[in-house]
Amino acid sequence: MKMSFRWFGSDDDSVSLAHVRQIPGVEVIVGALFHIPVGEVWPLKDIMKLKKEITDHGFSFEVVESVNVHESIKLGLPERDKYIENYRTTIRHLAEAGVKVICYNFMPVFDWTRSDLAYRLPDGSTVLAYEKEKIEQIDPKELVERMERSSLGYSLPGWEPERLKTLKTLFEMYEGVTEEDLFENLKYFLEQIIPTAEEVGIRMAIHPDDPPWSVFGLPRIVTNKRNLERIVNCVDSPSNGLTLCTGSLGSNPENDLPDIMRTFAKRDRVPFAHIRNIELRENGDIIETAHRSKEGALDLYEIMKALHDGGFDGYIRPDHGRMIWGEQARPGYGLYDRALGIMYLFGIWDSLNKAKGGS
Ligand code: DNO
Repeated sequence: MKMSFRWFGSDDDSVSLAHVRQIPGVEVIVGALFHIPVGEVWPLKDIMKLKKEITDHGFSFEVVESVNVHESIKLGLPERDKYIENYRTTIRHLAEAGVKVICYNFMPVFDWTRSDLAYRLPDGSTVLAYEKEKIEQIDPKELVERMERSSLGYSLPGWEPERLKTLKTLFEMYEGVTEEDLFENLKYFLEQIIPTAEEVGIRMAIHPDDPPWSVFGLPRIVTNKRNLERIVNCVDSPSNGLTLCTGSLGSNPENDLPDIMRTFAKRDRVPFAHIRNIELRENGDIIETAHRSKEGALDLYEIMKALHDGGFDGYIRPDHGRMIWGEQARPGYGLYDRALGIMYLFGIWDSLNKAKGGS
């Protein structure tokens, strides 16, 4: 297992690589080129610049999150072929820079959805929260404005302003698009890109939908074990993998996370895992919490054990953290609580190694 840390670049992150360096055991920075519009090729020159910054601090740059997928690909429009070609070029460029894993998602219009980016927990910290009733009642445009207002001026991953400006048109384009259509379009995309990824030694890792159900009537398919099976079977290759995200999949209590982890780790289809905890309330609200199992609904020991049993040797990162100790950072992505999360994950992992006679 390789511990990683998501970082948004020196221009757009309050967390410095020098500080990340002081978290024991972090080897890899998860980065991306946030200035390239969705669908455009990522220039090799820009990738190399990012890589240099990362390696100069003693980390390696082996995971990208995310190369986002142009909406025309998700919709299956005629112009998708041009964008798929661009995507393949980006895969080649990233491989040239030594990247091993590319995380992406296939959520129509919205990436992760939350009603509050600074929900207060009893301990005084703030977290991201999905309050069911609020989401059901809010107009999507209002939600976008609300998210932008409460992001402390930071860009929000997957919420590119240029894309969300065309919200109304996007919603119209998705009218009548079913989950089956979305599956077909994902399959088409995978059939085109996985051979390229395989050729250059990159493992693609699709991220589950967050939350794993339809939001605002849009179809969503990366939601449960059955659908994950279907996706990995679409193109049977180790390059067609998963980012198993506990907070996203775990929002639906019917998803048996240890089982999902074990199954796909054994099949060597988990190049990347996002680990965090959440509280699931009876009214359907999902509140993010500290990583420790006792703080939330997910048993992180069982989840890590399942990965360990499955022979997981991919990249892992603590996912969102609480905002604690007065930190002002991009919601979900401060330094302190993610560092605490890392130490908890190492505590579990090192014990699992010891118990198996390792070091
Ligand atoms: C939010 C993240 C997502 C994730 C993408 C992956 O904090 O978990 O934006 O990076 O869905 O493509």
